[in-house]
Parts: sequence; C-alpha cells; structure tokens
Amino acid sequence: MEKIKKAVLRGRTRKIEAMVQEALDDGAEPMEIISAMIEAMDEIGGMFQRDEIFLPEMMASAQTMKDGAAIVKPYLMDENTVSKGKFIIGTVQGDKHDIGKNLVAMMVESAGFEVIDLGADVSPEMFVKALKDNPDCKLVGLSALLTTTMEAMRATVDAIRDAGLRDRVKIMVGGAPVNEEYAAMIGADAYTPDAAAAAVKAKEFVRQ
Ligand code: B1M
Repeated sequence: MEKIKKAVLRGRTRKIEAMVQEALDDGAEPMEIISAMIEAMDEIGGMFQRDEIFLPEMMASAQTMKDGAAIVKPYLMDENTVSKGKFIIGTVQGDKHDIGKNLVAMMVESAGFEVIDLGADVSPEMFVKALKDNPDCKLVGLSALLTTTMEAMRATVDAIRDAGLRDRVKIMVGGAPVNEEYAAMIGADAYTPDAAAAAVKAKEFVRQ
C-alpha cells in the first residue's frame, strides 16, 4: 500500500496500473487500495496549499489515482446484483474535480444501480435535461470540491424544483466542503461523507 500511495504522490502514471494489479493479485482488498490512493490525494492537497507543488504535479497525481481506480473497478462489481434503478451523477457547474464523483459512481454502480454519469462542470440545466430524458430515475447525486462551486449545488436543486421534478427524485450531495447542515440548507435530501456511505444511502432510498 505504501508503494501505491507513493506512486500517486509522485504522479507515476506509467507504473500505477501494474502496481495495483499486482496488489490485487496478491489478495489486497480493493477498498484498501482506494483508501491508500485517497490518503495520497489528501497529502497532495496539503502540499498544494503550502505551495510545495503546483498544478501540473496535482494533475499528474489525479491522473495516477484515476488510472489506479480503473484497475480496481471490476473487483468492486457484483454481477449477480439485480438492478436497483438509475442514478444520475455529476460534479456541479464550474467544478472540474471528478475523482470523488467517479468513486461515488463506482460504488453506487457496484451496489446495483445503473449510473448515468454526466461528468464534471455540469450545469443545472444539464441535470434537469438528464432527469427529463430518464423519467424512471429517482436518484440524483451532486458533487462539489470547491467552496466557490457549492452555490452551484443550490442552483441545481432549485432548477430541479423549478422544472417540477423535485417530488420525483431524492437529491444526494457530497464533496469535501459540503456537510449535513449545508445539504439541509439548500433542500437536498441527504449528505454522505464518502463513496461507500453514498452507496448505502442510495440503497436505503430505493427501499423506502
Ligand atoms: Co483542486 N482543489 N483545484 N484540483 N484539488 C482542492 C479541492 C483543494 C482543497 C486543494 C487545496 O488547496 N488544499 C482546493 C479547494 C479549496 C477550496 O475551495 N476550499 C483546490 C483548488 C483551489 C483548485 C483550483 C482552484 C486550483 C487552481 O487552479 N489554482 C483548481 C480548480 C479547477 C476547477 O474545478 N474549476 C483545481 C484543480 C485541480 C486539478 C484539476 C489539478 C485536480 C483535479 C483533477 C480531477 O479531479 N480530475 C485537483 C485535485 C486533484 C485536488 C485535490 C488535491 C484532490 C481532490 C481529490 O481528487 N481527492 C484537492 C485537495 C483535497 O481534496 N484534499 C483539491 C480524492 C477524492 C477521492 O476525494 O473528491 O473529496 P474527494 O471525494 C471524496 C468525498 O469528498 C466524497 O467521496 C469521496 C471519497 O470516497 N464525495 C462525495 C465526493 N463527491 C461526493 C458526492 C456524494 C457523496 C460523497 O454524493 C453525491
């Protein structure tokens, strides 16, 4: 795990896939690998804040984590799960951070949902359009990593309400600057702190 963490810290995109595969072949738990990579990204965030590294290094680490997570993904999937319905997800407008959102998508998919991933920097209108295009979808997830883009979460909740779709869907929010209080303030249905908790909450919503 230390080696994997270091590879992410150093942005070793060319080495990570083989390293992660080797760890999995040796019996490592998929979530243990994801946690090691998240730890590295947290350290990267601190280094960036202290001006010890700059955007290119942060981007290299982000790409390394993405490549590593792609190797882990099939190990999280349970092919025998019966479909629990659709889950629309995206990072809100103005925000390009998509690693956490991708992890949530991965965990929710592995819990049996059909994930419709709108990507990053998704406008409120795009969320509304996706909901209209998928009238059977009852869950939507919004991710934000910047304090400056949290407001786009509120705008998205408002747009869904203004489009007359609010009663049809449960809106879940998350991301580093978000908390339970903020979720309640903007009228979302749930805040979850991490990808695993988001998958558990999504299952709870469809059970109700
Ligand atoms: Co950015 N960035 N970044 N960045 N970046 C942060 C967020 C920052 C905290 C770094 C720092 O200064 N310490 C800081 C934000 C400060 C703030 O707003 N308070 C910051 C900044 C300032 C910026 C720029 C403005 C820098 C600049 O240009 N000067 C810029 C903004 C670009 C934009 O979005 N418009 C920027 C750019 C970038 C990169 C492009 C270089 C890259 C992103 C690449 C990518 O995502 N494709 C990047 C990165 C990598 C980070 C850090 C280092 C790592 C983020 C990450 O991927 N973490 C980050 C520092 C940090 O977070 N410690 C930082 C790993 C990931 C698994 O965690 O996304 O938190 P996270 O997801 C978690 C939970 O939050 C939760 O589940 C996941 C864990 O299971 N979660 C949900 C997330 N979404 C959820 C949704 C849910 C439920 C849970 O329900 C739907």
